[in-house]
Amino acid sequence: QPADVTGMFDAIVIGAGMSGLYQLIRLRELGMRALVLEAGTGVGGTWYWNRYPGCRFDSESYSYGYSFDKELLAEWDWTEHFAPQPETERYLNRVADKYDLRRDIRFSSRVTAARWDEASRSWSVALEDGTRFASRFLITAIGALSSPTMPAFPGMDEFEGQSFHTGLWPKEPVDFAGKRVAVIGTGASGVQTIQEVAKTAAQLTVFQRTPNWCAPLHNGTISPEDMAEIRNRYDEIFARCRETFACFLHTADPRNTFDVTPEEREAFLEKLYSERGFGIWVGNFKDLLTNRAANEVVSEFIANKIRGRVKDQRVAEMLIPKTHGFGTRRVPLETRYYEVYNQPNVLLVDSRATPIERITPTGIKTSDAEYDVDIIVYATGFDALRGAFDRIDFLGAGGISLKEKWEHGATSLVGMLQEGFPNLFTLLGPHTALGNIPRSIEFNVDWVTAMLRHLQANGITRAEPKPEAVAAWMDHVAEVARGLLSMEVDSWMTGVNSNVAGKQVRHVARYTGSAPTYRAWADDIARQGYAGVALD
Ligand code: NA7
Repeated sequence: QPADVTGMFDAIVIGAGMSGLYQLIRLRELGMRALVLEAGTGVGGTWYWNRYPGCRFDSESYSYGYSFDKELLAEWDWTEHFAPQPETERYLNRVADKYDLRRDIRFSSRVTAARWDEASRSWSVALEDGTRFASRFLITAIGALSSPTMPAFPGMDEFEGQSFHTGLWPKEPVDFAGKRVAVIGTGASGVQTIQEVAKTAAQLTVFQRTPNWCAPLHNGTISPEDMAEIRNRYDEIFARCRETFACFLHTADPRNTFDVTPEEREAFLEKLYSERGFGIWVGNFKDLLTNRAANEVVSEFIANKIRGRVKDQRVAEMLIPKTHGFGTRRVPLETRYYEVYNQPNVLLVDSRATPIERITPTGIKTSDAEYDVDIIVYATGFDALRGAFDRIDFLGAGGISLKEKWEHGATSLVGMLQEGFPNLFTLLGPHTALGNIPRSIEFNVDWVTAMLRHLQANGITRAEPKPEAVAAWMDHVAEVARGLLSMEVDSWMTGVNSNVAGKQVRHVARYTGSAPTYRAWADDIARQGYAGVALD
């Protein structure tokens, strides 16, 4: 715990995940007195809370770690191409140790409210227990997928077995061996959980409402020799991430789907399906997400893979998405996920045809059956993008509430600045570039740091984006989303969040342009001396 937590800080950061840790390092370089408030008892954010079995990266480990310090890159060895959660949590603890970050982090400190005070030009930040801190600048590092959502089935409290949300997993290991387990939800978290739990559970029942298009991860271990070779290529790896659409190592092929012969197309898709990582999604033909006929061809290719991997063709058809095309929602990457359904101990239940009606003391009752289970895993996702903001009562200039302001969809200037909320910086806020997230985090933290340096140097104590700059940015956000097949689909990316009451308004919930375009916009604002921001 920081020795002195009272009084005025230059900056308060909410969250000690990947964004918050890096932001703290940069704030110290500015000579600022900074305090990080973290709800958990340790660092890591996403990699602290998501401890569910099988949780791991879908981005290549060496493209995911921090890039800002060559010494850190030289010291850390990744052991798998897609590191499992314990390894990433260890990595982030190592970062906290290396830069001695914990002395400025207050753990077990959940922020519930933040209020702007015009007279003192500062933020007053309140914790759950009523403790308050004040700072000139407030920086949210609260994540984009960090507010877990539970379904609202009657009887959930009466369940006598164990139940867990994937994003709030306990630190003590959960033993599935010989147990009857239910998993509700088949997004990226559900898929990772299912393939792991199926290894030891006596019986696994999967409640699937909407199937997703999953593709092979092709994970593997990294030998010391491989790691040495990767280390030599770090400059090249991060340069590559800087130029690709979503900061992954993979980026769209320059060809359109129908530019090539059917044989060439088949060979290309086979190659992508056999390669590591997100290539099949983000390295596919460039019209995959804009041309319906192209999307249908690729979807049919993946559907045939599922038919080939799942023995019971009735089950295979249940696993093939019918309401959205390949890649128009987040593609979960998997390791023998489809083969799980060939196991005699695994049952797939269609929760759309036979919805879950209630949780009973001994299990799950659907419209046509009862399933007795010992453990229920809720892999039901997050109140994405805005959820973590909505849990904090932000009151800006003149008492304006952020929740109310964003009622019909969030607005921002490059996702990081909010009109009506002076001196507030929202790292990974709505409409920042996401993709391979740490790459966006490093950019956003550096951008915020540069702006803070500018404010410091010029004695500016109040910064708030101008309405016309926000409007121009939001026009751009809408423009780049036009014509995308993914905008027609229900998902957290389009704001149609089935689990969150009152949040089913279709809108451009996230930035869909390229990361380089995003960075060019943000850099341009800085280059113009923050012309789009009212500085005083
Ligand atoms: P997701 O992708 O939002 O998946 C949540 C899953 O839970 C999805 O299959 C939902 O079905 C299902 N769900 C949610 N509520 C219910 C109810 N009430 N009944 C049945 N099924 C339900 O979350 P994840 O945690 O897997 O992944 C989130 C992101 O984290 C992911 O994109 C990665 O980038 C990392 P639905 O599709 O709504 O029918």
